[in-house]
Amino acid sequence: MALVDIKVPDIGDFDEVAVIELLVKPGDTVKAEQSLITVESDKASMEIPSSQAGVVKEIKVKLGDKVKQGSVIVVLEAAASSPVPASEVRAAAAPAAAAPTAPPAQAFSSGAGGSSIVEVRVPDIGDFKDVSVIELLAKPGDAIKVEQSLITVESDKASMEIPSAVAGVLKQLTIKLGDKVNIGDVIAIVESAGAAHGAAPVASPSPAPAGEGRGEGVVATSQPSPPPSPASGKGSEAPALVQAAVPAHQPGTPAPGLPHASPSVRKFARELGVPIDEVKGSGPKGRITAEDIQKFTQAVMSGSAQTRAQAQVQAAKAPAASGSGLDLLPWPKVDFAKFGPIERKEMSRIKKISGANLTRNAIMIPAVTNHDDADITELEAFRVATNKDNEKSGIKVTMLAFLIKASVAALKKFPEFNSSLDGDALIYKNYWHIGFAADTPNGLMVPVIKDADKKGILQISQEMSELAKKAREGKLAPGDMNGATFTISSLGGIGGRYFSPIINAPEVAILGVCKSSMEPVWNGKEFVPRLMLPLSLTWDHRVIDGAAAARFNAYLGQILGDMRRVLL
Ligand code: CAO
Repeated sequence: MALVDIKVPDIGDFDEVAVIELLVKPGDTVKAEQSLITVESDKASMEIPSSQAGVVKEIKVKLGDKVKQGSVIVVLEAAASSPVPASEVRAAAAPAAAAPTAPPAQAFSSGAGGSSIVEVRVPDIGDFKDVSVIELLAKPGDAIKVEQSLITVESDKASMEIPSAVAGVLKQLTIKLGDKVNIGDVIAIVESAGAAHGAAPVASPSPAPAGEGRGEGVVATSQPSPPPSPASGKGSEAPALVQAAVPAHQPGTPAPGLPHASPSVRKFARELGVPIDEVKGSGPKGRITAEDIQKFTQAVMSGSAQTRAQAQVQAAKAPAASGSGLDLLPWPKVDFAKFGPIERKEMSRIKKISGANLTRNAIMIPAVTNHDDADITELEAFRVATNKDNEKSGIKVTMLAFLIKASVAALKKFPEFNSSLDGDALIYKNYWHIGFAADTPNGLMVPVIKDADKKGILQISQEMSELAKKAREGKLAPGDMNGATFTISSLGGIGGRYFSPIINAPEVAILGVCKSSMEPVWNGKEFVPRLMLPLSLTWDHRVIDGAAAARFNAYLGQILGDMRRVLL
């Protein structure tokens, strides 16, 4: 079987066009007239069809290549029943430069200034009759450039932009949306700048094959010849009407969902980087208009819409949030009643909400916990004395109030502990709102002491006791629980040595505190009894390193060892 070079046919006045789609791949069996690639200039997109059946042996171009008439695009092993020589194949595939047949447009001299009134007519659009005007691309008064499309017409097989072959000012559109037009119909009156050319600039294109088998999505674009040269006086060169198709489908797949838009709209979309297949068309039959592209861009820019690519990036960045990417085993399902009596109780609303948050935070944050001890012997003595002095005030000072104040000092010294992640950046907060975990009958709640840096121990103690009371009574307002920059979870009143608290996202660290106890501490000469407070600092390893965490704990220990340091 013969190998046939399928070449880019005569595509009218296009010089070099870019390959924007490969519609077949090696090994594919193609029919005669089946499109092989799509090429596009700034004016039109065209499918280059194979004019005979066969098997694709090799694709000689790749996406982005520039091709022109005569460039080999595909090597085809011709089917036995298609003994057409390659040269004939190419000719059959590309009759785009055939003789013009459209009636010449009339040009009338205006007399003054050498301008002329030019009638723009529907060129030879091949076998299409009574095509509908579906888009008006210019309006009276518009300055028109050479080759600028004036209207789009559409049949059931193709849509075509009808361009003006002269520059000037559009005086009138002689048709309206929905009108049916045929070859030779006047569609516009243009006052052409400069000398009249006598014969009409709008000449007839010759149609390329109608693209059987593609049906929907096929777009043909009128490609006018260069404007007539005043020197030559010629004004009736034929603009080539070439077969074009909307791109963006996978090779070898049918194209039912192709974006329905004219080449100029698709070019506009490409310039803005808009994925046109994601734009919803508002025109007739869902056609995508330039306004649709603009609206889509505005929606994406304002954040009210997302492109598919953006959504994918976001999903990849937050696999746990989207539920994807974890690939976990299913939760074990056990019939507990088989092993003994059971009772099922619905969890409280707070537990359900905090459970979901804790799960996300535990899974998504690469958390590490550093444990340390702080010597609070003197501080505890001071606290007890303060409470004695303040007995009458009714304000009870607990160790947690000192911990909040000491933590603020450490957060100021190590600001990344008071930050939050924002994509690849860190938000450093210049305020110090400290949350504290409160155990309530309904579950864990985290009220927040706002601006703890500006408050004294007594005020913090008082606020804490009020907030803890509200928490236990289920009376916390949302404003009591938001804005924390760091959290402390104290189990000191209960017991235990150390634990690993879970970070309260979007914070990046949390301090766990357990019950202080008297311990023998070596002072360099002897063991002395000291009141030691166990500290457990959990931190987000994306933001904080182990050395910083160790320094933070050490500094916190120093402050708690001598609170006068807070004043420094
Ligand atoms: N070491 C030794 N004793 C401590 C202590 C510590 N680190 N912290 C508190 N205490 C003592 C207090 O001095 C107090 O003793 P007195 O009654 O003799 O004065 C007693 O323990 C009770 O204190 P408290 O718990 O009422 O007060 P607080 O300020 O320490 O804590 C609050 C307040 C709301 C944080 C606490 O009641 C609470 O709910 N803690 C639980 C937090 C929690 O559940 N964390 C776990 C989160 S992870 O699931």
